[in-house]
Amino acid sequence: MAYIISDEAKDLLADVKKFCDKEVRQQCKEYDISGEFPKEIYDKALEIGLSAIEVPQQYGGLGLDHITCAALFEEMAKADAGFYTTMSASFLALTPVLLVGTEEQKKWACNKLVEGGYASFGLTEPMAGSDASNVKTTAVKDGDDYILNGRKCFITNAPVADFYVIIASTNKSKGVAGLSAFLVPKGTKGLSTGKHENKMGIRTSITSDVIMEDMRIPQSARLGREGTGFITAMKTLDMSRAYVGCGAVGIAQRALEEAVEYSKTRVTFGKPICQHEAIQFMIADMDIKTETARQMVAHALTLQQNGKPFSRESAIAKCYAGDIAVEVALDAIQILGGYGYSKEYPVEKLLRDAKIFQIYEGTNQIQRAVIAKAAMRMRK
Ligand code: COS
Repeated sequence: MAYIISDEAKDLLADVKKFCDKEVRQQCKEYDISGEFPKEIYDKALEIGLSAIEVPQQYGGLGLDHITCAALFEEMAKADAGFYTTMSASFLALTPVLLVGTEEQKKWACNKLVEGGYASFGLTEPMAGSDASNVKTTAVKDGDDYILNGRKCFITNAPVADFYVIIASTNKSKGVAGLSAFLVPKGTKGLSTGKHENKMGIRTSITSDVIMEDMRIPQSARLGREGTGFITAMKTLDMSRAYVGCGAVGIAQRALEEAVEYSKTRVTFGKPICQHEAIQFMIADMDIKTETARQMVAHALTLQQNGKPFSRESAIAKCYAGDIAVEVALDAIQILGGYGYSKEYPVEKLLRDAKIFQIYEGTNQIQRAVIAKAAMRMRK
């Protein structure tokens, strides 16, 4: 099964699949080894407009609905999860701008992506990962400006971003209620990025620190009111988590397909292993998990699309999809046996790529905390 999308969206999906098959899948395998950022692949992706799929039409983007975007992101993740991560991280950064930005900020940021740019969401810090409100970066008022000092870490797209959304404290004494969000263009004096992280998986995405040293920005760069930064960040993550789920579904689907293909050709005890019940049951469970995760993603995004509450469902989709992506990738390795453990075959990469989906955009422990809180609020 797949997401239910319009005929027009199916044509677009077929084009994206063709692009991913021709330009991403094999090429990213090489870049996974070198750990280099595959600029030439991204240049082509930006050229065909993949950085504009979620940008609203009134700001020059394609303004695709959530389910269509999910179908496209799944296809990207199937080809390479680092590729998916790079493309979706820009929309993560655009989300707070669309949520609370002024018309001018929205136009400016959307235009950057429509023109073929990247963006970064800067919330995480060395001491503010799961404990996101423990942000140490400060933004101190100085006349009509703010001066920012601090360091963000594990920031996707940081070295290539055209703009950054930075969460900083404008009032330490107020704690969570003293955090504010800022829209920072690349090239701002005092802004720099750290070294490219040498990651276990999603190696075709680029990740680094963002360092702010006496970085002066005008008051007009603030997103929303002072003190609303944490809630804006939380709302942003609520919206993005189902999309993280669909990246995980892409990995699981690829692992399933690789395992099925192999099982048809590998012969043991006189027949292909796909004819052994032990393998069939594994394949069935891999499919059940992948499809269930996909439908959770679709459900959370449908609620979001229709203006219904979706925080719990988004957390469930992200958490479940991240967990099953690891399980399904492990099962694919098991079905391929010794070959599955070899770098000659694609499934060991799928496991390395899948692991981050239990960690980024809120660990699955944090998702469970969000889900438990929501469950405890439920009425009989
Ligand atoms: N939407 C709107 N408001 C929210 C919210 C949400 N999803 N989650 C929390 N808030 C509000 C709360 O209502 C509260 O406001 P009031 O003080 O007015 O009641 C405020 O934010 C603080 O909430 P809370 O006390 O629950 O915050 P915590 O510090 O306990 O943190 C978690 C809550 C753990 C959910 C949060 O820190 C989190 O999501 N951590 C993971 C961060 C993450 O995903 N990082 C990934 C990197 S970014 S790619």
